[in-house]
Amino acid sequence: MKKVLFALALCCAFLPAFSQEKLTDKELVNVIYAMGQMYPDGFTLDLNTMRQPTEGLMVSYKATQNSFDRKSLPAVIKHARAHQNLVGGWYNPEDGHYYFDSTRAFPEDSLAAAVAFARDNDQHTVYVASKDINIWTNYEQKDIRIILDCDMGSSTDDLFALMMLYRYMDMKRCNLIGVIVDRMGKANADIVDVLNNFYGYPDIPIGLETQGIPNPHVFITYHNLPYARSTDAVPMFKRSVGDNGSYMESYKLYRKLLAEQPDKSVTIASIGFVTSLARLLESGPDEYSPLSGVELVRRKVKEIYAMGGVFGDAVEPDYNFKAAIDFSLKFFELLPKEVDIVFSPGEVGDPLDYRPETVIADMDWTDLHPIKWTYQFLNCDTGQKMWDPQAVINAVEGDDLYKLSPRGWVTLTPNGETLFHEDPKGNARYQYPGDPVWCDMVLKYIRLMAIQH
Ligand SMILES: [Ca+2]
Repeated sequence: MKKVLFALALCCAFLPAFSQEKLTDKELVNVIYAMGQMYPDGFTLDLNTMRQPTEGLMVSYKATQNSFDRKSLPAVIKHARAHQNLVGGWYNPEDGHYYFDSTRAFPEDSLAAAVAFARDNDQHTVYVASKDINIWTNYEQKDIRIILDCDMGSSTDDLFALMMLYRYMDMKRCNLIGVIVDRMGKANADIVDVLNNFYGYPDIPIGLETQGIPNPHVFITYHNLPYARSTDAVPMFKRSVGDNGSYMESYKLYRKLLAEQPDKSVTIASIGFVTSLARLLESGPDEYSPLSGVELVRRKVKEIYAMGGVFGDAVEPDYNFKAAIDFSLKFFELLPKEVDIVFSPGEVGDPLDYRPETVIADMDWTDLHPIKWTYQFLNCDTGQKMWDPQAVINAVEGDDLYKLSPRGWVTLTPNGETLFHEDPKGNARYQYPGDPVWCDMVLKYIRLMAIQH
């Protein structure tokens, strides 16, 4: 809003005697150039209204790329006049130039289309006007192959972490090659089956833990979600596996998926217990690979992003590791030292409070939504925060978005405490909590994913 007011004030100050319709292109050049001086962080101007749009996904056209400084503006304005009447600008501190572009706007629920258009036009970012944040486009086409390992069926942040991955898939920013459910119980895998179908990826394989920890605490009992029926008894959500289907043993699916992938190509996002990972590491050769589990992980896994750990001054047990402590100790013991691991402690997600009423409002575009169903029919106002998405976002966006600790080694005590020893050769780092601006940006990003359809 501040930006809009500034823009209007600026236009009025420059052009007291002209109505908006009477602006010549030469006058426009003066106005837009002045806006560039005022907004080093960038702006978008609608040439019809002479206002900055407050909504829309803004992408620059390639045709006006490398247009900088005042001399470039007539051509940019001409292109904008012939297209969407939008001009954007931003200052590049690296070369000292202020760049102007003709801009295309997409509706904010069309992120995948905007990102595709951006890539076609050689653009690295999409600007989200309502949220004042930039989205990366994966212009470099990084090959990110992810296995999500979750404890679906208790906290709701697992739902959002998986939602993020589907949306990243829509944007062609990663390839989700499998989902591991390390919380025992077929219903928990059925939840993933529902989500796979709802988000349009019915064939993503799902593995289910069968020898994990018995009866871990359930914070929110959404295990009935897969079997929800409408008032006339019709199942609400599509599934691929169905009531009579079964899931592959989780460590076996790990072995199958890893064996099929190129060396050092797989990223694991672990947002539940590490039971299935521990069983993978303990496994021996089988029909999928002649390698032991340790060798398979050493050979195929590039890095692990794990939600868990408590670092810094506080020394207290971590929930995810403590709840399955025997498996966790085994995981820390057997994880090859060559495999990088980035921990996401709870305090990183703590400030990201996606309130139940906001979740439901963001999903007002449909009545038939598995996450919305969970929030409508169960009490989710239990202090749930966006913890798990931090491991997933870090895994896809890379390390630039997060402030990470120096390298070191992490050991786990039998009490579930994570001890960090700094060492430049270490395989472990952990995320530091972000400042309020960063937290606000990341929560907006998650919310933007929730409105896509
Ligand atoms: Ca979790």
